[in-house]
Amino acid sequence: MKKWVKSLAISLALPGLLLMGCGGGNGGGSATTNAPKGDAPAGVQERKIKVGIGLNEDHPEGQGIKKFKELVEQKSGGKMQVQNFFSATLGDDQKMTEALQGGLQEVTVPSTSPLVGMIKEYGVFDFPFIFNTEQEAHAVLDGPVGQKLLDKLPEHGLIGLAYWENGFRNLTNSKRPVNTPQDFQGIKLRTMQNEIHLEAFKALGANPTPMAFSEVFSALESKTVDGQENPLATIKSNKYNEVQPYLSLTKHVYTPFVFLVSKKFWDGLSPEEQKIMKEAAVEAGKYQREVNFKENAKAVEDLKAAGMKVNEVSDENRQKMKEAVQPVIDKYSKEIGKDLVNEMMAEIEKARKK
Ligand code: TK8
Repeated sequence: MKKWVKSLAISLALPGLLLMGCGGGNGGGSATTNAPKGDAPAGVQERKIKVGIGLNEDHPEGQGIKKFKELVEQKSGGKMQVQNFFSATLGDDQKMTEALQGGLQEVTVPSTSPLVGMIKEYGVFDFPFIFNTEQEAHAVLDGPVGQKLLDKLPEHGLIGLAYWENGFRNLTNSKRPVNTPQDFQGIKLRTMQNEIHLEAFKALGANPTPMAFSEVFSALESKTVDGQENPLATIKSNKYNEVQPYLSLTKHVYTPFVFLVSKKFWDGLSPEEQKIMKEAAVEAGKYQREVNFKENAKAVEDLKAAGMKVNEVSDENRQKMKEAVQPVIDKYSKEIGKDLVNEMMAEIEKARKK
């Protein structure tokens, strides 16, 4: 049995999986229902917290920030009010991260990939084909390597409270099914603004273009690019099936989300308020990982039903793709630092043996 199928079976059997309809529209805007003001714990005052993400309200990440809102308002007796903004209403990952650094927005939950221009060590999560399962990725993120990377954020005006899950990325395009490295030849591929992704897809023979997430659908529709790559829940939520006939289950990179808070805002909070934010971000993150895993598991059938031609990639062909990108991994392992890379690989091996 393929490793990812096994891990899927294990996780879906997990007791206490929260049943959650991923309802809600695809629009932006904010969730306006605020919890009633109750008895606030000592040390908590009136706060307004703007949370912005690039994904839609119906995406598991949208469900995650709604859970965050519910928990913060509950724990603060309604004194700390959260206003959620979806679908890049406040801008894309990089713009919202800059807004946090400037103190203009309180929270965003971007992919780690666009952070690499600021903190190159986050690039370890952009190495293709290093994780086989979500459990391996969680072991690295929730262990010493993940913490070392969070510790690099404050010098950039950011506080990282938790890792949420974007997930394993798969390729969609309008040209052909992609099974082998040769099949990437000449595909104009949108990538995140991240040099490791750019170089890896060039090594595979594609023609990569970095682009902000909110521009992807129109670029695919206008054929400015032939393809993009994202986890299945995102492909489904953003309706890429409407403009992309082919879905290839490459599982080429696992991307984390990181829950970021503006340091300007954070430093003004009391210890009690910081505790509420931290607990809510971690608890909502556990919930979001579960919802994301379930949504990704069912998305393949949904996308097939929506008309996408889906192909699996054999282990042999994934190995050939991995060999094609190995020089890129070697180059960036040196740039990032072999010690951190070796520590991460050791964590993965440890998780693989469990
Ligand atoms: C959403 C992005 C998205 C990422 C991308 O804000 O840019 O393709 O995978 O999830 O962070």
